[in-house]
Amino acid sequence: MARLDQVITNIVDIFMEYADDEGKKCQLSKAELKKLFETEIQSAELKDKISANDIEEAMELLDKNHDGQVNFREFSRCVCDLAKCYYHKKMGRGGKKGKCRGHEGEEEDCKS
Ligand SMILES: [Ca+2]
Ligand SMILES: [Ca+2]
Repeated sequence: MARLDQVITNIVDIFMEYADDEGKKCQLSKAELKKLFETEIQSAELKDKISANDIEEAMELLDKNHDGQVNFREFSRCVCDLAKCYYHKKMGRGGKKGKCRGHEGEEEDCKS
């Protein structure tokens, strides 16, 4: 399978696998979300962005419609935000010094 195929199917499969664990089948509860982050995110850089210890905060950030659950739309947005954070980090490190200055703004990007 091509890499982007893998990424897309993985995002869907991971969501479905963990959301199916308890309660509503198409929603991630706080416990499911915690387990997902703990298991499926290993890179320190990304763990940094969403800490499983601070699941309350992560949940609040992700749960855009405030129903106490993370649906697929909310989850995919989170993955997308993580990708953007990683991208900015990579670009910042390798890129021009002046361009990295706005990294406080990057934080906002990740949380919005
Ligand atoms: Ca569930
Ligand atoms: Ca929600």
